[in-house]
Amino acid sequence: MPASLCGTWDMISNVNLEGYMITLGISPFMRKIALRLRLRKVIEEQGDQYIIKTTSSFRNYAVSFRVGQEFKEFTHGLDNRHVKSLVTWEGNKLVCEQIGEKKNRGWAHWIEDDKLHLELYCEGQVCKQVFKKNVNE
Ligand code: ECB
Repeated sequence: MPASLCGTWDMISNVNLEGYMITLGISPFMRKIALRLRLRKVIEEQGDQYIIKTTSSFRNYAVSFRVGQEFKEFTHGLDNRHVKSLVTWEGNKLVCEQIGEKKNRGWAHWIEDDKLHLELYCEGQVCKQVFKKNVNE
């Protein structure tokens, strides 16, 4: 049983968000804003459903899903694309495949050294983010 992803997590490192955003076609102006954000993840489990909220002072994004059940996702406020997403456990990693216009797109979350790790990938670019648990929230 993998360690729980649930909780409130604050970003402590962010590598190659720029490359990831370029592959998604995000404008230079929006990339500049996005790169300055201190992102937070709030992950909840309600029954067999996961809710992952990404929050910031600028914009929020939320997705909810059941593991193993394909769903339609609209990346509202990100690159605004429609994808078909499927989240599965691969060992200790919660892995999402996002099928759509962009090839090899998805993300993976896992816990390592009490930190929440995230890889966001798209067309050969990988953004790596690490989050520290916020015990006050
Ligand atoms: C949610 C605040 C980000 C707002 C940035 C605004 C414009 C930039 C447009 C696209 C940037 C792409 C990604 C930004 C980084 C993180 C957003 C959520 C990434 C994601 O898919 O998280 C997954 C895994 O935790 C759950 O949705």
